[in-house]
Amino acid sequence: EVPASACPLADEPSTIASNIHYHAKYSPHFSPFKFEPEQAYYATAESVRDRLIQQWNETYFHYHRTDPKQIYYLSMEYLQGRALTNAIGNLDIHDAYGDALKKLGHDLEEIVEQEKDAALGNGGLGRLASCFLDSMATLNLPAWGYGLRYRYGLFKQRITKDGQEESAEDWLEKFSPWEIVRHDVVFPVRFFGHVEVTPNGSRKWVDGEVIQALAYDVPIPGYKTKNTNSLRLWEAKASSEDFNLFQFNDGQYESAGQLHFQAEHICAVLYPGDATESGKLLRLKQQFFLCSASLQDIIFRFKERKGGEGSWQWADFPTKVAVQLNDTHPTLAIPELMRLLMDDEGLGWDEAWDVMTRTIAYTNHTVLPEALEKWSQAVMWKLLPRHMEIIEEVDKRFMEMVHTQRNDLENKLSTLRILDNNPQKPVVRMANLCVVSGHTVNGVAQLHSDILKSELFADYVSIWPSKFQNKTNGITPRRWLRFCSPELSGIITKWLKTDQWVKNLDLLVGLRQFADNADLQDEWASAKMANKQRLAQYILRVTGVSIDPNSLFDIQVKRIHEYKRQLLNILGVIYRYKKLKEMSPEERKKTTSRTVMIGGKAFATYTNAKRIVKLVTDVGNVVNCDPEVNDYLKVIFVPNYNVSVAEMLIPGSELSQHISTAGMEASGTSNMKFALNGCLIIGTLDGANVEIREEIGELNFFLFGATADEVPRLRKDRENGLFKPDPRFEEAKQFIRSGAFGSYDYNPLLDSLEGNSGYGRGDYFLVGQDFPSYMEAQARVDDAYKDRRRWLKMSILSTAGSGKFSSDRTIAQYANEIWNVEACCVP
Ligand code: DL6
Repeated sequence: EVPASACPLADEPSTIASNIHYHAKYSPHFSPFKFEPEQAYYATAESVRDRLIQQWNETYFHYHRTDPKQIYYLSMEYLQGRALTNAIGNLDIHDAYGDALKKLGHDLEEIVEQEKDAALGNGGLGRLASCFLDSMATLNLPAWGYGLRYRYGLFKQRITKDGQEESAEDWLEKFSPWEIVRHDVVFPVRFFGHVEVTPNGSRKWVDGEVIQALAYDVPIPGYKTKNTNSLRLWEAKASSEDFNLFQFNDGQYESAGQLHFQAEHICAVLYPGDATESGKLLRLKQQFFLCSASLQDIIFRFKERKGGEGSWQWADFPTKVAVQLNDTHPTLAIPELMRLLMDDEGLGWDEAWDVMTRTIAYTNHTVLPEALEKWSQAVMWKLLPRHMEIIEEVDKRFMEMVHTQRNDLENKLSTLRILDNNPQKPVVRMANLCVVSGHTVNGVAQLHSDILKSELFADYVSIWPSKFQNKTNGITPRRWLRFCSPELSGIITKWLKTDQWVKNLDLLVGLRQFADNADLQDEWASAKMANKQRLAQYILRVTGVSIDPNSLFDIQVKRIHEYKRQLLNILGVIYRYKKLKEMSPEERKKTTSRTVMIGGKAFATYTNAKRIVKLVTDVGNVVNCDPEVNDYLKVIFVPNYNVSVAEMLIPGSELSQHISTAGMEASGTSNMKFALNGCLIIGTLDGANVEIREEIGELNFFLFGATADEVPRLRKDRENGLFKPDPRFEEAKQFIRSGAFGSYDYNPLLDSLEGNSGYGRGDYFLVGQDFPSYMEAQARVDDAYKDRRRWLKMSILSTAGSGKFSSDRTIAQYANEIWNVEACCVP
């Protein structure tokens, strides 16, 4: 038996083993007589946490002493995934922990699998926030993330005979060893109530209900650095004073704990349904809860670092604080900061506006009209009366500015204003509030930023040309290559003769000179094959379908949405299946065998997205059981796609599909992860695909489809009856309608591809338009895959050209060009 030791910090496996053993023995969570994988995971995580806390404390004190300008990233979403591999990788103790666990009779790989994903986000926007946290810590930037500690994050997806079924995913079922509850960090957050005028004429928001925001800190280690930042997640609580003991003892249990229930709802669920009025109110409450608690905390820290009452000037606040709004969800930070400065701190409007606008910047992540938030003015007046007064004032002052300085824009004011006073449905336009109030607005890929400037925000650009920037997204090379594909990483390090690429991804370009080298190609192929075999085992385990690692692994994983066009993918598969059926056995043998994997979650109320999930599974059920064809084609719906599943899929991928209607995907980030892992892309000129293609070379990218500037004309042509569908497209749809994939009624889904116009009808997403060029690009893929050396060369060039897409580069640009923040390295 290894003796238990509380000392966590030595790097020898035997000391680590005794520390793990110590946690297993003294942890109150489990019986000390059991040391099965689950207990071993928790004990290992607690042992790693000891180290994180040490670094995290040192980081906090260093920032406190040095008082640098600090970044605060406000996001309603973080898709952290699992933490253990990432933590021991960043702390550079992976092998030592592996050896320690071996001494204790466990395998690190198996222990890692015990951890539940922290899925406090929905898709790319949340995962981007998590990549940014990793990069900010790695670059030694003083930065904190702020978010909500949802009890139930993104739902768990099960595939049944009826399609997708959602259930609550309880990531906190046992407990999370990665968070530290901060009973010393609590702020009151008010809702409802009314505004009073005080004797000195200032305004004060009073009454209503007050909920407490309690902080939970998740330490975020940087890669091979001491800097360990915080992700501070707020939980809602009512205080004991809000519990009516008298009512409770009188049997009135519900009313006794009324506020406790209200509080519990706030952080219960990520994106609660908003079809009802109460659902909308709850979402708005969540947003405000995040903004208010975070800003109170930020102001508290600003004052604390300044050394107490009277020792700061508010004009200095923006020299110490940079707040980044991750999309419009935290827009309420704008009026809340104004309120705190004016009503609590006594600043006048102009002074408060100057401080606020120099502090806050906004990132736009979408041009989809349905995703641009608009809140009912009535709901806002009810929940946040003081904030509505402030928003009205911002709106009024903006109009005055246009009247006096830009009367050429008068006729555009109805769309430029923050308030849309349409009597049918008066709303607040959150993006407009962000643009008018923030000092900088950025898009997330060059094409997207250009579209923001030329279309969505064009008139604002004419007012404030220097406010608009581009910051092309990025991904952390640690999680998305170094840790998820150790074999390929080892080969890269060997050929580059350095592992510095993990921190400086531009070094990958050094692989280009070896792209034709047969030795590298063979090593590359064997690493990819190992990853494909691991993936095949996983697919067998979760779906029961056996797939051939020698077939081309073709993957599309992302949220299911019509603009992302999983429907185009599956229609292409259906056409391929039909043609394979029509071929002779000899002809089939000449084709490229493929395993097509599609995964992603459809929002619970998004009917067409759910129909697409059902179609993919139905096609899989037919194709995979068809003995004539299933050596040449398999179709898998990968259930419950999340960060850990992505870490399994991406290293094993060879082709990935990023096939959105041009102009609709702001950036995409999985395209970067796939390309980094040597996976070739079939894609449209959309989002970051454009830049990926530029970096890795157009010969290494299977391009198809209409361009963003052609899309409006193509939609118009269609309205005018000028669209002629490709016969292959008609054949594929007809095959589904014939019942080839079962009796489910796919007509409503297919009907969305017919007709001439309208969002959700008339093939708004141009699936039919792009189908022929998509099929031609797929034919080029099949040909390229037959030439093994050519494919391997393209794969190496993909990785070699991915340097730009490190989130370290993105964050360095934010730091220099938006936040004006410098590194503050913990010695
Ligand atoms: O910027 C991160 C990510 C982009 O890569 C995706 O292209 C974009 O769709 C996503 N945006 C959102 C916002 N809402 N919607 N849709 O998730 O942001």
